[in-house]
Parts: sequence; C-alpha cells; structure tokens
Amino acid sequence: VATTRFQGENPELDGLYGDLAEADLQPLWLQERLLTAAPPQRSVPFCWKAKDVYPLAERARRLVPIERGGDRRVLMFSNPGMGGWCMATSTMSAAIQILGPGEIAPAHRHTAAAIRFILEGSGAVTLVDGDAIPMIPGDLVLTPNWTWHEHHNPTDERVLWLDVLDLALVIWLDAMFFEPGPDAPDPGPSPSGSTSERRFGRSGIVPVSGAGGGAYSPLFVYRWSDVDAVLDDILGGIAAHHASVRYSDPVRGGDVMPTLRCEAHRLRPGGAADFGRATGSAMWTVFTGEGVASVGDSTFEVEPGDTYVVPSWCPHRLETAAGADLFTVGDAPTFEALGLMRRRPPDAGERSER
Ligand code: GTQ
Ligand code: FE2
Repeated sequence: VATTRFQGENPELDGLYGDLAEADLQPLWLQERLLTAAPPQRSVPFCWKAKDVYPLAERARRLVPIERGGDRRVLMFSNPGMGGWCMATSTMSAAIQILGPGEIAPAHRHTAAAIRFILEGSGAVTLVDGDAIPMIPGDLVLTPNWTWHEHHNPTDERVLWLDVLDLALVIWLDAMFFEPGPDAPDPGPSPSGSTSERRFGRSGIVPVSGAGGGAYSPLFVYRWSDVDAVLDDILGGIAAHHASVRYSDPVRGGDVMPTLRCEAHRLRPGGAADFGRATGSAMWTVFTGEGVASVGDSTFEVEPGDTYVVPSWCPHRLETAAGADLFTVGDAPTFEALGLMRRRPPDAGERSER
C-alpha cells in the first residue's frame, strides 16, 4: 500500500499500472479488502419474522400456481448484505416454502443439498429417491446432493416449512447441476413412515449391508418427538439452563451432510446461551417459545417461525424469559473439512482457538 503514494507522481509507475491493466494483471499491493485481519462479512445479521413472511407466502399461494420450470413456491430470504442476490448467507440459501391442499411440487434433483424444517401443517410428504417421508412440525428432512425429491400435500391445509440449501457455496464453486423429474407414483394420503427410518432410525442399530456409509446420512428424516425427548432428558439431569443436540449420520456418526450441520437447542425459562463467535454462517429458527437474540450489533426479539442469520465471525447470544426451542443449520462442516474453522469462546478477548 505504501507504494501507492507514488501514483500520479511517477510517470514510469503510472505507465506500469496502465500496462498491467492492459495485460489483465493487478498489483496485490493495491488490493484493499483481500488479506483482511478478519473476514469482512458479506451477509449481515438479519431476521425474517413469521408475522411478515407467512402472510406473503399465503398471498403467493393464492396468486402463483406451481408450474414446471419454477417447480417450487419458495420465498427466498435475501440478506441485505448480499447485494440483491437471493441468498441468506455467503454459503446458504434459506426460504419459506408453502404448499396448498392437494398441491405437488414435482420431482427434480440438484447438486445443492437441502434441509427442510417443518413449521406448519401435518401430513405433507417429501419423497427422497422414491422414499415417502410424512412430515409433521419440528421434523427435519434431508434431500442430499443429487437425490431425487418432490413434495406432495395430500391434506386439506396448507403446509409451510423452512428450506436451507448450500446453494451459494455450490454456485460459487461452479458445481451447480439440475435435472427435472420423473415423478414417482403418488404415495397416497398417509404412508406409514419411510424406509430410511425403518432401516436407520433406531438408535445404535444399522444394517451391515445396503445403503449408508456414503457422503451423507442414509436417514432422511429426524423426528421432533425424538429430539424433544433427548433435550428434555439432558435438561432434567443438569443444573444448566441450555441443552443442545446435533443431528448425525447413524452410520458414520458425523454431520448429516458434508456441507451442512443441524442442531436443536433448548433454553429453560429465564435461560441464556452465549455462543461466542465462529467462522461459518448459520440460520436459527424458533420452533417454540420466545427469546432475544444478539448477533453482532443487532438484537432480534424472536417468536415461533422467525428465522435469523448469524454471519461468519459474528458474536451470538440468546436469552429467553419464557423458554425456547430453536433449530439451527450452518455450514460448519465445510469450514472444518477445509481447516478454516476458528472459534472464539465468549469472553475470550482477542484469543481464538484453532
Ligand atoms: O424444495 O426442492 O428453497 O429445489 C430451493 C430449491 C427448495 C426444493 C428451495 C429447491 C427446493
Ligand atoms: Fe430441490
């Protein structure tokens, strides 16, 4: 940077800069936001409130039919820091998806991996590689990289869920591929649970041969009733006011997918949790209860269905008067795999753990 002071005073140097530009070269010493002391966050702390988003989703449901081409009725969260790109964080898209009674979102597959966290309406079905998964609020459903998926709502009510995909990452990596249908046969009104659950959903027991052991979890759905029971038990056994669980691949034990980490958190009434800061971004959704989230310099009062962003390296703290259950999904596995995960516990000053 020191050398820039000669700019305009030294004709030879000016000539060099001109010739560099002609040759599609740029001097590192003039780049200002490249080798930064800490990441300049692209996405900013932000919260989408259910009371704003749900009515807009309902209007979209009435006005916009699901057609081939669009395929999905999805309101994408467009982070104000992302310059108008419809991404929630620098690696992830997030959205509210709504399906009316009798509607079908047709089959397709893509290299971006997705999770859904069900927020409203019981009995819609997502088929993942042909396996019909009935969904009720609080359930987590995976549609991993390149798995066929389609959504059916055979019920009389609208259903609404949170979608989160590693879409910004996949697009940045020039790795996006997409392929439409064939639609699977209609699963009918109430399939009796999925094959993936029957084979992989009993804790500690996995088939010796068959699927699993690949890059993503062969269990495509995690039931809220199970999450609820574990959180309850953890909090019952300790004096702390915060319990958390991680959704894991029952065969390999790691995260559910190579790019996304999912967790559920419960705070007792009057409880608080301080997460410090970490590289990587995350979406947090309130399932039940209420709370106040501090993310960087922002404060959000959150209620069920509200979703907020914790950008990379932003301090994050939660507190609640009435108690709260939250679901979170983030890109931590990518950071860990690439040696880019860095954490700073709360109150650690400038010291960070690598
Ligand atoms: O439900 O398959 O939010 O393909 C974005 C892309 C949801 C889906 C999204 C998708 C889907
Ligand atoms: Fe999709």
